[in-house]
Amino acid sequence: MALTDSGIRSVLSGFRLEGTCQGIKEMHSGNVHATYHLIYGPESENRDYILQRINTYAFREPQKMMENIVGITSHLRSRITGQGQDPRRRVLEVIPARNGDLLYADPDGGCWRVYRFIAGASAYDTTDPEKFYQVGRGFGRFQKLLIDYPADSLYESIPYFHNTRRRFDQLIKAIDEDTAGRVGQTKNEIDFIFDRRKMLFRIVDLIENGTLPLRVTHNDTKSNNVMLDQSTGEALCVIDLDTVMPGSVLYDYGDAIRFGANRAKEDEADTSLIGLDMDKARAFTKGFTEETNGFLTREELALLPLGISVMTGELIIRFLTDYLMGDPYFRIDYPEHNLVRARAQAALLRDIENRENELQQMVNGLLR
Ligand code: GN1
Ligand code: MG
Repeated sequence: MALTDSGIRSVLSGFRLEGTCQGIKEMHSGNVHATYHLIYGPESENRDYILQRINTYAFREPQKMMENIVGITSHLRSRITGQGQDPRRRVLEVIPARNGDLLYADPDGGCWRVYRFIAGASAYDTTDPEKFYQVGRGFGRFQKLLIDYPADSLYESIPYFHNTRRRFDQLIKAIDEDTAGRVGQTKNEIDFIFDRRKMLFRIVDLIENGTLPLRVTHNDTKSNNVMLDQSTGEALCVIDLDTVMPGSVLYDYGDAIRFGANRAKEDEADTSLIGLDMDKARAFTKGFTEETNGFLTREELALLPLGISVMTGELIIRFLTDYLMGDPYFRIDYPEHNLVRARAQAALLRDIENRENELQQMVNGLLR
């Protein structure tokens, strides 16, 4: 629910912000939190902020999530400073509340945080191959910089986030309960996902049997989660650190391609427009592996295409489950939105399946 300007201004008084707020713009790219750009000064002065109302249905323990973020950003800051680069443009900075807490609770129970805005940088829902290559470098570098971060110190902000077995069980429960009375409309999607059960569980199985290692991963690698420098085009800063947790590199790689190499929007209703753009897929793969090839195992590199299928399948499950439950999780713009999203992801997965050989060839070059 969007707040009025005056509601937001009263939230701002809970934070230690320098200067005077000259304008508030709601940003619409996230599907979970509500996000606002707070304008504080001329852009060249870099004094703006990002304010977010945290979705506490999705993130049950926001305090612990914020502690994760502070730990990760401190680590990144020291690495980036050590490399002689400017941490103000390359790492998120949490601005604490007036009382020193990482979050501010409004009188109605809303839970808020503030980041410093990164000036002269943009994040893109849609990219071209050159931009998407940079996004790949950004996420690859992120993983590289966190290679020595103590993964077991991270709190799991959303437990079992990419555990497709659990996600599948939740779908079955939603089908059985049919709380919103929508199961009848979704027979095709349910059949589609049931037919692909084995494939969907493969990453979880490969982690459990030790074939795939756990690393510190981002877990939400949409192209709009990397800020690119507006003047040089270079990847500057990875944002949205809410789900940084131990995971497989296949999650980060696969989700990035799922979102960023789709020819159409994630929620495109005209499924004939949906499909994988191989030039973009190759560009991302190049950027991502330029940064990570030195430490990824042969198994990880060979299995990268599996990450694309599994993440796309996972999103079908999640959108469908949310639709069947009456949309408690994702922000929707219209009543069928989650169903349209699930159908769009199913169309994408079909195309990915048709390109299995092409995708495998794309990574074979990395294995020599
Ligand atoms: C959510 O809010 P946003 O756009 O960062 C979701 C991702 C999904 C994505 C699908 C915490 O991300 O996992 O892939 O929507 N984030 C969370 O658009 O559930
Ligand atoms: Mg996110």
